Amino acid sequence: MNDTDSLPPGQHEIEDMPRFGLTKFASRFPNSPEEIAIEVGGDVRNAVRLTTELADLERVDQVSDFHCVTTWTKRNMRWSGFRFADFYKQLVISQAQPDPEVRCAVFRGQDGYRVGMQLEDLLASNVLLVDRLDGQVLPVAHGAPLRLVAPAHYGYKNAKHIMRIDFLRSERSYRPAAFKFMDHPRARVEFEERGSFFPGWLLRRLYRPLIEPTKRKFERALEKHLATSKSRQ
Ligand SMILES: Nc1nc2c(c(=O)[nH]1)N[C@H]1C(S)=C(S)[C@@H](COP(=O)(O)O)O[C@H]1N2
Ligand SMILES: [Mo]
Repeated sequence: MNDTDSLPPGQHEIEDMPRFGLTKFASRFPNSPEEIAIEVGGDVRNAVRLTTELADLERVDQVSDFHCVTTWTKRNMRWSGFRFADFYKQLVISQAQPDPEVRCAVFRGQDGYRVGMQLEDLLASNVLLVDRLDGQVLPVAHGAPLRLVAPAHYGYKNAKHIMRIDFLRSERSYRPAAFKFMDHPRARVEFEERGSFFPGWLLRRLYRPLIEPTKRKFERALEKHLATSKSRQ
């Protein structure tokens, strides 16, 4: 069962799914965690805002492993949402009319996070826009109201709190939220594409000591956020 040999290179399994990310986003939370709304822009003919249209897409349930670039893996996450390919083909193409030369998409979160992915990678059938986890509404900790789940790519490509997607002909015009060396245009787990300039085995060693302090930072920030948002009600 929990056979470490079957984990991707450099990964180890953990028991809980932590709230995680770049520490500069630990204390930033979505303003509208309950309302799904995606601004679609970039190299498109019409900039559009998609909301309830998503509910018309086929709902897909998926069990998949989640791999953070810092080397932790949480197995068997139970997500539910919509295939990115359906979203793109049924809503984006018809309504926004992207340039046929579009190659990548840049995601923006309500917390200010920013990350780009190749369109080709996004069209894989296991890439979902997710609004449910374990049969419940997606919690703020894991990306409410809507997040990307792309199991073949490191966690940092799985944008949370999505509010905007820009489809672009070239990714040169976008700056990732992280340092350049921490971003890889594809970030495939299978090939240990953890980042740019440095090999995966070196980044493993740099990142591993950051796991525990990052987990604690994100956990404390969430506790504080939940306490203050409750006292406001
Ligand atoms: N909006 C947003 N999305 C994000 C991040 C973030 O800080 N903000 N962190 C990324 C990283 S590095 C990881 S590992 C996963 C963590 O997802 P989780 O909090 O559900 O475990 O979210 C990714 N997507
Ligand atoms: Mo991550």
